[in-house]
Amino acid sequence: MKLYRTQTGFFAEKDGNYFSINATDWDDLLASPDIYEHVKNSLSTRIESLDDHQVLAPVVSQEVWAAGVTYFRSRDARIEESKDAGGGTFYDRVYHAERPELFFKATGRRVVGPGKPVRIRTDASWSVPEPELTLLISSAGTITGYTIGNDMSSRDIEGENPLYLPQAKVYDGSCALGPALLLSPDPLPRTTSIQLQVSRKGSIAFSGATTLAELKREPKLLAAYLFRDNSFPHGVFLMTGTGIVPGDSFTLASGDIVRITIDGIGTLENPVA
Ligand code: DO4
Ligand code: MG
Repeated sequence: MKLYRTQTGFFAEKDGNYFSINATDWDDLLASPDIYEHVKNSLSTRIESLDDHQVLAPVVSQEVWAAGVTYFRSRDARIEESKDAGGGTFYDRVYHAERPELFFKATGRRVVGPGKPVRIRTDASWSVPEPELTLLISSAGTITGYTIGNDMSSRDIEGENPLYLPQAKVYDGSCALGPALLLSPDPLPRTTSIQLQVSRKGSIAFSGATTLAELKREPKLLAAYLFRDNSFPHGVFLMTGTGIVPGDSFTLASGDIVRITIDGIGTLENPVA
């Protein structure tokens, strides 16, 4: 079952049919460890279809956090981009360490929904989208759903010095989430594919794909680390890291269209402002 937050209310898609939901508080819904049951019991009027243009980012008061260097490809790319800053070992060490890299990514205000522009920093010269499976975690710390995330990143800034990571990662329009929340307590199959396509002036400027089999860390363990000494009364989103990094000559440009598809969840598409 999928859940959508829209300009006119909340809707669910179940077995190919769309229903409005008898619920008024998004934060209460997302906090609940029983969100699947809540939504199932709140299905109301059946509607013909959902207007894509009305779909909003599935976030209100939730914080968005992110895991990093969870795929070998990300480890490789970070080592390369930070080599002049002495980045030779720390990305490799975090890739192998028991404690994952977790960082604060965005407040709801900085997140854009489907169709809305993501931004590249005005003081960055090398920017990429990072397509990431994103977990919905209840206030009790249980994974209750999944969505698609874009962890927009300024590679020149994080490569210059790892202490600049928050500036490379957190700024207005630096994160996109949506369109749907796939509600399920079950892990997604390891064969689940994640695809990224960047279009520029009608042509494909970059495309790549990976699968969850390449994700080095269990989503459950990432969630458990996030909840160590941290509480999230409205629930929280956790991006699980990127396994797709374009080659070093690629940088995003204004007008590009970023399209991220994850099996079973859908496609998140955003223009670059
Ligand atoms: O350590 C830098 C950021 C890593 C990241 O965002 C990722 O691997 O997805
Ligand atoms: Mg990332």
